[in-house]
Amino acid sequence: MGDMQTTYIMIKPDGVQRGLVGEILARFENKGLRLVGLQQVIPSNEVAEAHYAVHKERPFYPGLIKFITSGPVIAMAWRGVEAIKVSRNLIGPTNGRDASPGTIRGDLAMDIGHNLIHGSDSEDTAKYELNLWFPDGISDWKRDIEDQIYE
Ligand code: IDP
Ligand code: MG
Repeated sequence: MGDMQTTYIMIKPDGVQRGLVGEILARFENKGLRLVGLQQVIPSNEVAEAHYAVHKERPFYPGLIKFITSGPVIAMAWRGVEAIKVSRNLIGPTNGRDASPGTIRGDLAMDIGHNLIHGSDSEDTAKYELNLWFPDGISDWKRDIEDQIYE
């Protein structure tokens, strides 16, 4: 079995505005990932800029910061075996118009910028993003049905 991981997942302002929080949450819950952190927050410029620091030089960066700070987001931590890859697969490629049906972006998004959701892309970024959005840490819990999810 692969590594047990925790990944940072965030429903962006378009997902909250469109009333898709429940729909998106259910994709992760139904898959078998375990919710270990959840908070609604309007991101500060400081946190948004730190989150997207790798994109600082890109032409879309100013618009991206403006978008992500425009309203509430749902900051989440999901835990599971290979949770980072599993979540990226649930989410789909960046551009909603290119994403396959069955993925969150493929089913629900029409744009590259307004693409509903963020997911960490590596163990290092997951660690960085979880620290950034959950500075007080994350408390784990034991799921009673864990042995129904994993053999
Ligand atoms: P990802 O979210 O699929 O990992 P990244 O390439 O890491 O995609 O880009 C981060 C975010 O920046 C995207 O989710 C999207 O919101 C935004 N973005 C990326 N490329 C573009 C673009 O060409 N135009 C507008 N926004 C973009
Ligand atoms: Mg990315």
